[in-house]
Order: sequence, then C-alpha cells, then structure tokens
Amino acid sequence: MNAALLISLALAVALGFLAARLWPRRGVRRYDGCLALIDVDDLRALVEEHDYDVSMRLLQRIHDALRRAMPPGARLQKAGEGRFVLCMPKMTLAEATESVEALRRIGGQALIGGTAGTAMRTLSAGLIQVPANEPHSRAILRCGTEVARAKAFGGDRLRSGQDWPSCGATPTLAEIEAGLATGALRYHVQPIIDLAGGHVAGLEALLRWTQPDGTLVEPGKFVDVLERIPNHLVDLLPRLLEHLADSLVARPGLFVTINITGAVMDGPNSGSCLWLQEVLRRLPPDQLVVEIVESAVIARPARAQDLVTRLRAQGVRVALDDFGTGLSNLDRLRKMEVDILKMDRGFVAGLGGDGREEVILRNLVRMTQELGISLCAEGIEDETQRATVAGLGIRYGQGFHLGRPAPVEEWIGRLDAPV
Ligand code: G
Ligand code: MN
Repeated sequence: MNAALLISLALAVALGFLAARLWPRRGVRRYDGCLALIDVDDLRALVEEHDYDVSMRLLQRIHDALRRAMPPGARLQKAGEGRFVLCMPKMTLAEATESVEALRRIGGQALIGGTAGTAMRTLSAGLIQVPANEPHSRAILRCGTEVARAKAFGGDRLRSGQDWPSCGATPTLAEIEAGLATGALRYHVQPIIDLAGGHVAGLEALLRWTQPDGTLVEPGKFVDVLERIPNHLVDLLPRLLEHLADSLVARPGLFVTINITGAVMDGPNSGSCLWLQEVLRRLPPDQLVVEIVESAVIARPARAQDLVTRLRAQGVRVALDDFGTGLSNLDRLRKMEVDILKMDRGFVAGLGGDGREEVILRNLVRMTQELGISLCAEGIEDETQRATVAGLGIRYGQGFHLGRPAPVEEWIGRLDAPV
C-alpha cells in the first residue's frame, strides 16, 4: 500500500462523517443506488503553480459545473481538499458510470485564467453500488479505496468496485504483469480499410483482457493502463506491441494505430517520450499512428502540442479519435496539426436520416482536403453505409462490417484479401 492510498483512506474515514449528514441514518436501509467520490487531481501542484485564490476559484467552478451537470435526483456535497461526494439514489451502476464519466469530463473542462496561465485539472472518481443495508461509513470507505486506486494509476480516471469481475476490484500492477506474461492482456486489432482500393491500410490496436472464463473485457471496463503510464510501465506499450510488430514490419505498407490519452500527451512522461522511443525501436515511424482519444483532457496544451510536433517530426502520424464529439472538436483540430481525423461513429449511424449527417460529412471531406488531412469513417456496420461513405470521397473506413477486432493471428492471413 503506498502513501497516496493511505492518505486517501484516512480522508475517506473523515468523509464518513460527512456522508452521515448527506445520507440520513434512517434512510440507510432503503437507500438503493450508487455513491461516488470525485477528486481533483494534483491539487498540491495546482496551488504551487498558481495561487490559493486561483485554486479556490477553480475548485468552485468545478463544483458549479458538476452541480449543473449532475443527474436528476442526485446530491452533491463539497468534502474539502478538492473532493466532492455524489449520492445517486435509485441508479444502477451502469447509469451512474455514465453520469460520473460525463461529470469528470465536464469538471475537467472548467478553467480559470490566472497570471501563471490557465488553471484546470483532471478529475479522478471512485464509484460503488451501495447495497440496501450497507452502513454509510463502510460505503464511503470503499469509495475512497476506489479513488486511491484511480490515483495509483495516475489519476484522470474512474474506478468502480465492479470494474474487474474476477477479483472485484481494479487489477494491481502485479495482475497486469501476470496478464501480460500469460497473454491474457494484449492488443487485438481491427482493420482500417482504404475505401477506394478495397484493401487493409492499417490496424487499430485495441486492448483486450481475456477473463479465465473466456469472456473479453474492453479497456474501459477494467483499467485503461495506457491512460497515464506510470514510470515503471514505460515499457508497457512496446511490450503490448511486441507480438504485433513482427507481423507489421514484414508489411511496410501497413500502419498500426495506438490510442493515447491526454495524460500521456501532456503528463510528466511526455517530455522524455521514453515510451515513444521504446515503441520506435520495434516499429518504423511511418508505420505508427498515434490516436488522441476523445476523452483525453489536455490540461497543458503547450506540452501536448509539443508532443504532436515531435511525433510528426519523427515521421509518426497523429490522428484525432471520435472527432465531432466531446473533447475531440474543432478547437483541438485548430490547435493541433494532425494527419488523420477519425470521425465519430455517430455520424455514420445517422446516415440515411433527414440528411444532416450527409451535409456534415460532405463539408468535413472538403475541410480536411484543404487541411491536408485524411478522413476515416468509424462504425461502418453495413454495405449501404460503406457505399455512402466511399461515395463522399472519404479515404478510410472502419467498423464491424469491414472487420471486427480480433487477435492479430486471425487477421494476418487475410490482410491481402480484398475487403
Ligand atoms: O474510440 P475508438 O474508435 O478507439 O473505439 C474503438 C472501439 O469501437 C472498439 O472497442 C471497437 O470494438 C468498437 N467498434 C469498432 N467498430 C465498431 C462498429 O462498427 N460499431 C460499433 N458499435 N463499435 C465499433
Ligand atoms: Mn481509437
């Protein structure tokens, strides 16, 4: 147990008293819902980088943003030290997960302009489902433990007790190591198709964890180990790419995309780019595409822009993922020179309706052409969508209709077949 975990546990005990106020005792037996603890990341650095006044104003702005965006029926309480307790009666874990993720994102966008630059912070959260008869102090302690785990993995993430069905908690580093060693944790790949040529142009690497019972867990559901690579995990990406790299190096025309979040972009390790050097030791730069995921909260844009510049100078291509939703927006496109835009699958899903998506896509094609950017349509699920997207002149396509994510062995023999 590290210091951060201990401190968080101590704080959680204190929060128990607060929860007693928020959550009256006589209601405990009938309480049926979820409880979340939302915690501002790097609070100490915030105060050091800016001053108390700016920090307090930012915390207030985050609080206001959370309050405005919280789901109906929920209650929010400040818990001090940049922490907020959120009670969500009558909500399922799935509903609460969606709400808390949205809140993290919204709170993470709150900002205050200070003399030392813009102040903003990512948020970590612990979320649990509370059984009807669980004492509030125990519930809040469990919540605090989840937050501590989120922080232990670098923050900027949500942890919930049910994330990891086999052990009832977020996996430890030891479990990740074991997962890597046995191959239970590995990249699967999904093809990205050149629509005009009808062939596989690239592969998106997608993390999957195979459970002992054979079911697959997607990264969002267990631990997004790539979100912020702790120092000792700097070799994680290259290790994950290891079994992919051999197949790829033999095919110089093919690229592989890996998903990178804001914390990797502008976090403490971004400056040294150790992970990148390790990856490039296995893969030529022109075969690597780095996707900036939509949910990436980029708190230090200058560092992120610097990384993008550096990646591109080395010959690595950069893509914006899920473009058109959330944080993957025109502002990001304006600030970062990227090579590929992957438009969110919602646009493809909406084709054939009242025609709005067609108008947006047609103009997106034109805009990206003028910017010298290749467009990729995500979420192609049938032939009509493929034909429409190809007809609009979109270069790349990806989706279940063109190929599902699978272990690389399953794709390797099919890479030359027409799609
Ligand atoms: O955000 P990003 O594009 O990285 O998301 C990749 C995820 O999208 C993967 O988990 C993959 O399984 C899923 N995915 C890929 N193709 C499709 C599709 O055609 N439809 C849907 N609904 N999901 C898809
Ligand atoms: Mn992606």
